[in-house]
Amino acid sequence: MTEVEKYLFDINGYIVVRDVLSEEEVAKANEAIDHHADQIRERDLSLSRDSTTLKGVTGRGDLGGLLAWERPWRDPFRAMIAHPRIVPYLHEILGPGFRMDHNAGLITMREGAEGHTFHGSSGPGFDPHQYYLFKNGRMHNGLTVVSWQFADTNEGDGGFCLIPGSHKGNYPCPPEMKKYEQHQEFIKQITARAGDVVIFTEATTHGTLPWKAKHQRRSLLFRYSPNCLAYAKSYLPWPDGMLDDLTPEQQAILEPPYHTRLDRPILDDAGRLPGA
Ligand SMILES: O=C(O)CCC(=O)C(=O)O
Repeated sequence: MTEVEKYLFDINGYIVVRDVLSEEEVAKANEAIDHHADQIRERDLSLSRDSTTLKGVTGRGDLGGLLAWERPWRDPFRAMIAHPRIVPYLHEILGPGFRMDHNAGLITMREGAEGHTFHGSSGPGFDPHQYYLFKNGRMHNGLTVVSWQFADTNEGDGGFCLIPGSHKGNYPCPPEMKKYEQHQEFIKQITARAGDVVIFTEATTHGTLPWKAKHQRRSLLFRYSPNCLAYAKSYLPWPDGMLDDLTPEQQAILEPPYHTRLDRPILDDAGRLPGA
């Protein structure tokens, strides 16, 4: 993570890493999703709650279990668990020994899909699992999201959005802002191309705008925590098939929470286990 990238993450609470996946890798991921498209579960209209500006005519789609799919379908997603382009960012943001906290989940949105009211953990209280702190010359984050993009999101399409800088907020976010009904000029819709990766701290107030594009939105969210911290209990135990045939590096990321001092396997910046 360059000094400029650290600066941008520190002031904004997120960063977009461009062109992590090649066109061919994006195509393979999409092919695997298409093969399981009948398992996409479309929600009721509930995520926009009583917002007048986030409502839609159809619910958000969710698809889980990708990491345990039969081969070759799971392979593109398993390669994302400890991806060499992303590991250095997670080392800086979460520290060595970071771990996968939630099972990976795909978000899909078709034209007319509703948005999601904004949420995030900064202010007014301190959330010991989802936080952003700066101390002793470096940042410290709790739960952090790595969102892989398999479709383009252009200006005006909708989808993921956030309030830049809100990870440092101290006062509660006004309810009308969480509903995207006021102060919209401070809310940023994040544009990205298929193959890009958006990384953000859950401390940042974020949500989803209704999807306006003709094509389907596809974002796969991995959530990571520091080495000895857990938010979710997904690892108790990981579902059947999740641990089969993992590389030692992927296995290291799926370790339960415990201290790095206790022989925790730690990847280097290239995403490898020394000696493996
Ligand atoms: O639309 C997005 O990517 C944000 C999703 C989100 O924040 C959530 O599911 O909690």
